[in-house]
Amino acid sequence: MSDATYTPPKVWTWEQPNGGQFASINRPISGATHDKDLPVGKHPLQLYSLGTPNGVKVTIMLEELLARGHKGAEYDAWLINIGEGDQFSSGFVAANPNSKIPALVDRSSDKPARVFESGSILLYLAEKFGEFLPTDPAARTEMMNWLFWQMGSAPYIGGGFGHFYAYAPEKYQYPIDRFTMEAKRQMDVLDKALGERPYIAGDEYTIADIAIFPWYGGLVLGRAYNAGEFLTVHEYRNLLAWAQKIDARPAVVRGRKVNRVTEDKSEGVAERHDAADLDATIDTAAE
Ligand SMILES: N[C@@H](CCC(=O)N[C@@H](CS)C(=O)NCC(=O)O)C(=O)O
Repeated sequence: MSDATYTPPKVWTWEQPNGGQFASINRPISGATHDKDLPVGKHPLQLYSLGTPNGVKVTIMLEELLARGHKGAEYDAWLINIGEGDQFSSGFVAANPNSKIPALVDRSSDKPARVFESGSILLYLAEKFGEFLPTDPAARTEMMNWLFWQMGSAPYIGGGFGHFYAYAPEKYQYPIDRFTMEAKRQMDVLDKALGERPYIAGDEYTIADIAIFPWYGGLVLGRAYNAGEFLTVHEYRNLLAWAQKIDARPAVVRGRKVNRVTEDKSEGVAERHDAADLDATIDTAAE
């Protein structure tokens, strides 16, 4: 291996900028950098997010709830441009002290509830509306297993594989090998489980599927890091078939279009305040 080595100093110091796509937003300290309130729209649920895999989990869930007729799941989705540092505003930090999208504020009662961490948001919404969460205790436990699996595993994909393979300013074999191994191992875990059942936790479509799809569905559908060929994703046939099935759900199509910064109107909307905002993107796509 020819990678240059680095001897860490006794005490690490922050040298800005350190290169890479996220150099301008990465900081070793938490908290707000500027005073700015979050906007509030007309619906009880206010989402502050971006159309990344973690953000899309929540918009898919909200669209699925609306598709099942839950009018109380109507929401305003505001764009948090993480490249511009919107996650460090005082308003966003009050909603999520961890400064990461997605963050949800439920204003349906006198005391607004803040909900952060995408897994926590999915569980909150599933419990609030009594959907996509098995009631049988054993099935619920299995669903939780996979929900927590996703929350613990995906950072190896995003912060590990994706970072070193696609985003790092220089490519090094050591981290790429390490995280490719883990990405493939995780896809194999899912592939084997999905060989035995239609959905990841059993016979029912649950929030575990909703959490896993944007990450691992994105990988096998070739949408992430331009890495489909590198990871030979076609080998994970059960995972691919499951991803194609989820991808075709109308609520998934809609949820994937929210909080997208794009010139192409058929690809999505930066903000969503009404069902009609997304209807317009679907109409445009059909033209
Ligand atoms: N564990 C968190 C992770 C959220 C996360 O990593 N969000 C990223 C975008 S996908 C973010 O906001 N990054 C901004 C930053 O790191 O400053 C969750 O699932 O909600």
